Amino acid sequence: MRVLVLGGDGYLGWPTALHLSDKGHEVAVLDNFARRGYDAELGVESLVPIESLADRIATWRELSGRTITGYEGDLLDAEFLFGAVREFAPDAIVHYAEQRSAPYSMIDREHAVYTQHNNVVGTLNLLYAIAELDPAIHLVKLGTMGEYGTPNIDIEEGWLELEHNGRSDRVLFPKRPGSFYHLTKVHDSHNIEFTCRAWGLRATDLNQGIVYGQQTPQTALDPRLATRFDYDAVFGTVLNRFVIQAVLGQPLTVYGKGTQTRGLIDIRDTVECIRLAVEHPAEPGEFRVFNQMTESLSVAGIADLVADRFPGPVQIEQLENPRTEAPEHYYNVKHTGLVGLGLEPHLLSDTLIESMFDIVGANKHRVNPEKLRPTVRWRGALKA
Ligand code: USQ
Repeated sequence: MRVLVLGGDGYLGWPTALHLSDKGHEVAVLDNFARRGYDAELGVESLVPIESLADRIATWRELSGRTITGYEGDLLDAEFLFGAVREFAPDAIVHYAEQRSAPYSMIDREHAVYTQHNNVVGTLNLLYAIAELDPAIHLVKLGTMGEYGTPNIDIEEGWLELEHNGRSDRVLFPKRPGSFYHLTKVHDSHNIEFTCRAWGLRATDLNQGIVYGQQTPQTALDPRLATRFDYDAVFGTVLNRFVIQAVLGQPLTVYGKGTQTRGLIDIRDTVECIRLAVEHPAEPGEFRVFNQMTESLSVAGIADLVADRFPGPVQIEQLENPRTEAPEHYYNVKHTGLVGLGLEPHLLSDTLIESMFDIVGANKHRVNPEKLRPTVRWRGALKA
């Protein structure tokens, strides 16, 4: 199949492009390099050095003999986007091209507005491009488990059968997200579902949990194929950060008591989920939702796991939670759709955590320890 990966220079977009290319698909990546720009803005760099997109593509060609086409541009530039979709003529478009950090979206008004405009309008342009150029294109959109929040009922895969006053209906599962970033994914889901209903588009919304890990079989082939690894308090995610903090001899920063529970997924499962979704498209008019996570863990549980595996002393520190989130809550998520398509999950293992210690150990001189502590406060956004 011909697959266009939007955000194909990012943490997950690049390994996804490699995985799909490795499986024999014709792949193009499109990126505006905003993610590299946030690094410059925040004064940090990926823990693991990463090559330019052009060098990554050249390396993959050298090692695999396969070509990945590159497009540089922005989804907000509709003329560019329409041009790329028209020229590449994909069967499927995988859409990662959004600002994906909750803390970044909560820095202040400007960052909230930027995030909402960038994510929601970019996706809206994409929906128009698909509808006008080729409505048969299957959109595979990265949503987030954070769209649901932590409701006091079981979390279904996107839809809920509801009975009310003696009548019943199938409705989108109610959303209660926890940041302006997570809200953009809710807004996207609504826009996408509407275009499936109104225009007959076909889409899969993948509500992904927190991703951990840094290597896939393809990125591990050569250091020039490495994907980024974020450790800072704005873009670094919880398990990756705890591993890095342990290796650096810094305390693991548990926000609050760490009783909040989240869905997690290994990066190798992320890329496989995308392949499964691409190769088993939604029907025309169908808005299909999968919960892309493989297990649930509490933040304190993650800290304990990392501390147990690390071959040395580890301090766990409970910080006052900079975010607004429920400390104790019910969390029971249905996630059988992707397994039904053939996903065989890699559950969090000692081996994986230990391999991450090695990756961090080799690069720890690149860390700026000042960027480890959280500075963005959910209520602080009001003061800016
Ligand atoms: N947390 C800590 N200590 C830290 C960092 C985080 O206790 O040093 C806690 C947070 O309070 C939160 C949980 O860990 O309860 C997860 O935080 P995170 O920064 O790892 O993840 P999150 O902000 O939810 O966002 C990440 C990705 C985002 C994706 C989301 C999936 O950045 O793109 O959508 O995970 S989910 O969490 O399922 O919404």
